[in-house]
Amino acid sequence: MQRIAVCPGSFDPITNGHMDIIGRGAQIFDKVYVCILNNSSKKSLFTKEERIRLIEEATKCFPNVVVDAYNGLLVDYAKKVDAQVILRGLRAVSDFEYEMRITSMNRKLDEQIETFFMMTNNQYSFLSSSIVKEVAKYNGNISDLVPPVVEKALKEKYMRKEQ
Ligand code: COD
Repeated sequence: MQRIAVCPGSFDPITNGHMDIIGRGAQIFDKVYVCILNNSSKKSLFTKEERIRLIEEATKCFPNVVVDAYNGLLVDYAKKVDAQVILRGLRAVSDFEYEMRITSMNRKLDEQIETFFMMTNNQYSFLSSSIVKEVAKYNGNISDLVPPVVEKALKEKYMRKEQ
């Protein structure tokens, strides 16, 4: 049986913290679907198509990673691609309560689904898409926080907004 995981998120945009979880997940699972879903409490800077392109470019070094997007429940997407596992990253205690809530809800919606948590690499424990956007907006250096393709896209995005 193939071990298939879904790594879900907003990925607005993908950061080196996400990359760390995806890369480590790709070594454990036979296939990892990185799927963009809607988080109703977040307003995104990049369109879904832009985020797909950035993730595809950043993860092309992982042959068993597939990038996708889905409008609906995460558990329904997991069923659609035959995934047994939801893969999530944990940065700090502050992530824990939120992750516990969504894990419990996902299990209530589908009791077969298992959630795997990976602790972030220490160097990314402070890193989030929001922090990266904030720093990029004011022209700070983000080169070691995001893949090069994302750095370029953020620069272009904020340059266009200034015009
Ligand atoms: N280090 C390690 N992990 C990290 C880091 C980092 N620096 N930064 C982020 N991560 C992890 C996060 O903890 C998370 O596990 C993953 O990467 C993605 O993070 P985000 O912020 O891009 O994604 P979220 O948290 O906004 O994703 C939420 C979902 C979109 C998955 C959720 O809202 C969802 O499932 N929506 C679909 C509707 C649904 O099914 N709802 C029911 C569940 S409540």
